[in-house]
Amino acid sequence: MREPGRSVVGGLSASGSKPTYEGVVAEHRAYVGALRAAGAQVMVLPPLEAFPDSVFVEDPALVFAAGAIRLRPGAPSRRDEARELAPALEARFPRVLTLSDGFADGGDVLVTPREVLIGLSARTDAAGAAALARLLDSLGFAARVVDVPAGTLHLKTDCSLVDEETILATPTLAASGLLGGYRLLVVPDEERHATNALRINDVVLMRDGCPRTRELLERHGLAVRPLPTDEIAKIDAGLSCMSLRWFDPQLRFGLG
Ligand code: CIR
Repeated sequence: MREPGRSVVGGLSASGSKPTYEGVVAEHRAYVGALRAAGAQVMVLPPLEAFPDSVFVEDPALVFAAGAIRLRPGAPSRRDEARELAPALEARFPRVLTLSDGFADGGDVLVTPREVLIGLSARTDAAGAAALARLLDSLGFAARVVDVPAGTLHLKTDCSLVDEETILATPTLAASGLLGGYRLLVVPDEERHATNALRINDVVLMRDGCPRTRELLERHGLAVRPLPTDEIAKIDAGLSCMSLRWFDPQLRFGLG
């Protein structure tokens, strides 16, 4: 994770809304606490004032225990975030690959046990998706490129993996047929902003104030932890955006 800087109030926003710095800090703290409570080991990097959106570390990189990939964020103001993240990646991963063609944001990448979905969006283009698919192949992952619904920032704005075969999805993405073969939990349209959820070990972190989505997840047998996200939502972010997650068997079993 990365601490928000004071510049976060000027983060990219389709609506032009501005969060307060204090509000983002409070949501960030609650999220760190929820990750730790769920059993994650959390490392928080210092803020980068020159990059208002750098708190959203999910976008400039993709990480797996076997290696990390430095991406090329599609928004010009975010492009150099990947370079800023490089030392932290190099210190933690056995290999760090670099996307060298096109553009791709981590928010457009959904990793499932059977494949890695790469969404084409205003931030991820065909050249970036193809180059990323090649890098994923070298790490042993099969990629599939899909279209992100028009008007949606990222693929994961509209979907989240909540167990090995189940995806929480917006009605639009569910109807697209792109997620055929997965069990789908379809979020009611009026709560579509709750679709970006985050499964960590035995708990799903989700946006608070969305009772129908909560019920949908709980009926599916999942434990839910609602978190405040009103401030980060003003700059188009959800819960997955504020962290990069990986499962490190060596850490888990104390062999490292
Ligand atoms: C942006 O527009 O890039 C940020 N304001 C929000 C990024 C959200 N990231 C994500 O969904 N992975």
